[in-house]
Amino acid sequence: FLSHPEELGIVAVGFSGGQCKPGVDAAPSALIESGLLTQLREELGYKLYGDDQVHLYTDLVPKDDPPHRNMKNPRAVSSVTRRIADQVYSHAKEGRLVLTLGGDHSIAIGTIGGTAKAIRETVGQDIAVIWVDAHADINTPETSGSGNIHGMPVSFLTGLAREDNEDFFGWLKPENRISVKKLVYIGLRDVDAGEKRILRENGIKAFSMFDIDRHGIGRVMEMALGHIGTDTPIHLSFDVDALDPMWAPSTGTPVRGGLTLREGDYICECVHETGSLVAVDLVEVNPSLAPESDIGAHETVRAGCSLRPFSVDREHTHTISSVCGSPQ
Ligand code: 6HN
Ligand code: MN
Ligand code: MN
Ligand code: MN
Repeated sequence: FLSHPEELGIVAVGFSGGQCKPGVDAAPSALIESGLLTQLREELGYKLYGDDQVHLYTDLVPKDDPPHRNMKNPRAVSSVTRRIADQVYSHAKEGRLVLTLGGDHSIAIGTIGGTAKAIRETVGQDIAVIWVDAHADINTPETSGSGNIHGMPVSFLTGLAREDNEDFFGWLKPENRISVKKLVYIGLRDVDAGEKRILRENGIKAFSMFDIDRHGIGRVMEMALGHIGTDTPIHLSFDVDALDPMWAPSTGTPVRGGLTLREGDYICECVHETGSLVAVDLVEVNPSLAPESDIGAHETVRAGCSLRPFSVDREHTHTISSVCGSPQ
């Protein structure tokens, strides 16, 4: 689906307004400092675009941003995600694979909105989304208990939540939206009651930790990719809290009983192997939340670097840097 699969569009998003804990905005710098982009460039041979700065979007964050329909920081999140949608759209329109480094998960409103539009225009197809997360992030403003927009991106992207006002995601148009039929969850284990109802009523495909324990990650990936169908462009949105806190403790909403690092890598490898990947988000790394001193932050950033759906090497998976190959 990509006219330049060896080109990687980087969008580094230092934004944390979709939730209340500061620090998640520092993740892109931490990931970059620990060598993520260097590895992509030097070991995997990608040509990188837009990797020269971490965007803070301070010009888009209003001083006064009172709640609207129970949403916290609604104007900031709406205008920042709108800008991200433009950035991701421009890369995708050029036929590049797009990698967005968050930031909290609200930014997926922009990344997926941008990919969906660009792929419709260039390939004429609807994208599928694989959402890897402990959480479903499909609350509507009305079902959300926290008011944090990082728990709502999927409801806006699927059109289950709507607003006409451009200040509150009204800029999302049909071409930015995705179908609930082309959405698959992996890793769920902390889903709110209202979200469970939304998943059930809309027949959304979800593989929880229960399913992974029962069938194994190999079978789950077969079923997940089978649901999407071959020849469908894939946007992978990876929340680092899908991993067990043992591997990724430095994240805003950790939940025990999660994926092993190896299962997380395997998901990325399987998605890469389809050859249908068009965009990736890596979100919710928060280097300032480090339960046991700075080991937690370091390990979480390291785990984030390991989750690279850009290469598969079945023979050498014992170190981070050996999970490499070249762009397809
Ligand atoms: N995330 N369901 C909870 C809420 O506040 O709506 C948690 C959301 C977590 C969001 O981890 O991206
Ligand atoms: Mn090219
Ligand atoms: Mn999430
Ligand atoms: Mn999550």
